[in-house]
Amino acid sequence: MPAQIIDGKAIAAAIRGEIKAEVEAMKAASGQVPGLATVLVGERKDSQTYVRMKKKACAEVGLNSFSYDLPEDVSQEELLKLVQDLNANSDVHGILVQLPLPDHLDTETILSAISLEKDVDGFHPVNIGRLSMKQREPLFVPCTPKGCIELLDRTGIEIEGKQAVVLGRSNIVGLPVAMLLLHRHATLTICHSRTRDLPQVVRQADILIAAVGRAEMVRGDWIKPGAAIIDVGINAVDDPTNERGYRLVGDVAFDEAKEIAGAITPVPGGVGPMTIAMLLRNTTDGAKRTLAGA
Ligand code: NAP
Ligand code: L37
Repeated sequence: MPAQIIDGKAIAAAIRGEIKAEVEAMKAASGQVPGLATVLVGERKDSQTYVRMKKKACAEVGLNSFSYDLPEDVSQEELLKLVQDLNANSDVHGILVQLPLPDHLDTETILSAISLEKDVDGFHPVNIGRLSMKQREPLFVPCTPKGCIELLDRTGIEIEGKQAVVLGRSNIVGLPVAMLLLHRHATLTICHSRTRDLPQVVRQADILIAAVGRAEMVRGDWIKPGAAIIDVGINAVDDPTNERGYRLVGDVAFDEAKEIAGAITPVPGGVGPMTIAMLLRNTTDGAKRTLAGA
């Protein structure tokens, strides 16, 4: 039986609907609405697209968004000054500095400057540290990893006691999603570029999270029958039949895997829309905490 297709687009739309109702209630009760500041440095096409989609999603659910587009050669001091101004701005409840930053900027210093209470990406070292420890609650969980777990939960896929395999160990996806699975009592394996016999490791997975950035690397015969697959990869491959000249594919060969898996996310329309929904969730939660004086 072919796999259940996990419709990230529909699940994200449902979540945006929930947030919209909360924002309306907040506005009626306090006169305030959550505000997100987006900071984009340089002109990377993919980053521009994602930031544009984030601002559009804010508008759709009634959040304020404030956008700051800085030139590629902005100095570290100027960027830090902007972050400090946003920390002090009470209309701003969340600050998102879109990564990656150009090489001359020190990402760690910039992310550390964001107020913990406004770190809606969850990339501040203190939030990452808390995420990695037992019984320490981060103020915010990174959006893409949180979206992966939400997809499993809303599809009714149990995590506790399952063999989970995460492909990738990056700071923004692989590592935090692995921590979340561990907290949810999965038995965890993390793979990376030095892992030996990847297909054999992947075959153990009841839950597979693929975040490597290699088009269709995971083949159908790597999949354990019935496994749940969350494909985080977003890879552009040439396609002259497409008007853009390319199409997006995941890290998993979808057509092969769907014949064997129990459930699978498509690309596009899987994790991507969830990343944005979780950003709106975090910003709204941050604003609620601030209004409650917590
Ligand atoms: P990244 O920083 O490049 O990390 C890739 C990870 O994959 C690294 O840990 C790397 O291992 C590992 N890897 C690379 N080639 C491998 C191979 N052949 N076998 C096994 N492991 C391999 O990438 P990222 O930022 O985590 O992003 C991963 C993918 O997710 C990309 O396609 C990106 O576009 C996508 N993404 C999607 C969303 C979304 O919302 N859907 C959000 C963020 C990213 P080493 O550590 O050994 O180098
Ligand atoms: N929060 N996310 C946060 N902070 C960052 O610093 N880089 C980064 C980040 N990454 C990010 O925003 N990724 C992302 C990836 C894909 C989508 C959204 C965000 C997405 O919605 N993708 C669509 C397809 C979009 C397209 O056609 O180009 C999808 O359906 O997958």
